Amino acid sequence: MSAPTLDRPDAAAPDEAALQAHFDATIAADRRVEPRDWMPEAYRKGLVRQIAQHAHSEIIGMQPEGDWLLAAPSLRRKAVLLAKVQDEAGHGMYLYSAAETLGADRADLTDKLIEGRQKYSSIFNYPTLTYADCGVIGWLVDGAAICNQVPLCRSSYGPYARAMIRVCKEESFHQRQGYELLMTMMRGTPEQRAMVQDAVDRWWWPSLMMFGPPDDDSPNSAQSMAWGVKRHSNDELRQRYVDMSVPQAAALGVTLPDPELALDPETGRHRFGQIDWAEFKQVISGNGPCNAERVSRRRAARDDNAWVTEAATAYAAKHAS
Ligand code: FAQ
Repeated sequence: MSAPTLDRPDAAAPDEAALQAHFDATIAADRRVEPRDWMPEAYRKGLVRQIAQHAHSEIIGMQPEGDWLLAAPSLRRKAVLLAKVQDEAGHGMYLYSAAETLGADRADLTDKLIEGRQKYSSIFNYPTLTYADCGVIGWLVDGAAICNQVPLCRSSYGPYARAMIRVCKEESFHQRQGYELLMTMMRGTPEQRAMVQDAVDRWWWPSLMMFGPPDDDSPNSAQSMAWGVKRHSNDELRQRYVDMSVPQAAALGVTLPDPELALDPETGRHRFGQIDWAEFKQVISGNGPCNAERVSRRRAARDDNAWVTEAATAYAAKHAS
């Protein structure tokens, strides 16, 4: 039986129960839901929520490393960093496009971000104090992003899953450039090695928070996983990330700042210390070290560049007529 769709007015109008049954069967068979398909309103809203917060994270996420573009230590480092920061802008654009397929309006989503009605990743509310922070963002933050986003390539919503494939390929380059920068610094002077260790000490715990609250305090996880939007729980992915990062830290020659971090011989997984969830809640409520600055820059970019949008809109309208 072909799928009932909203763009086939000639087809006998299926009732809500039939549409819901078709949607449920699509999810149960692990097939993709596409923009033309009927979907429950809660599924659409949940996707817009996650995709928008993901898009906002990519755009706000340009700022911490962007702060170093004018102070990169060499032309090569500057070219690499510039390419990476531009990629993040591209990721934001793919994601806003995916949200538009669900009926969301890009300008409206940006307004919601600026007004604090939608979130962006907690990680981007910490400052980049030295150039080693750029390497650590590549290694740990892009590493966490890959760990979280590779399963999203199999997300049930087609446009989101397809956007993730390209995003993950680019994030792999980002992670490698960060790790390579840190390897270079670790082969350098004692001061450079100390800079790397200091950056790792500051970014490790916030990186673990990127995976979201613990499973028993994650209001969206159960439904999101039942719909196949998320494929793994927050704690599962966090554990995978810790297991992946420990040998990378050893190869680099840095210590992860957690005295409780230890391999559990029975499970083969690493035990780790308690995450400061009070800090996480503060950061996602707008009270992290850099929240105000990040949002005020985004507001300034929207307002100062409004004339570009107006000019492009007028030009497009003129061409269309
Ligand atoms: N920060 O019920 P859950 C990157 C919110 S991209 C802020 O567990 P869910 C690339 C959550 O939204 C990084 N808020 O939610 C890059 C919800 O609030 P809401 C972004 C967080 O959706 C690298 C509430 O807490 N990646 O790094 C955070 O099931 C370098 C309850 O949470 C993505 O967005 C957090 N860490 O699971 C760029 C990946 N965690 O919306 C530049 C896609 C949770 O109800 C440089 N997203 N919240 O008001 C996801 O996989 C999921 O949305 C989770 C959260 C796992 C983030």
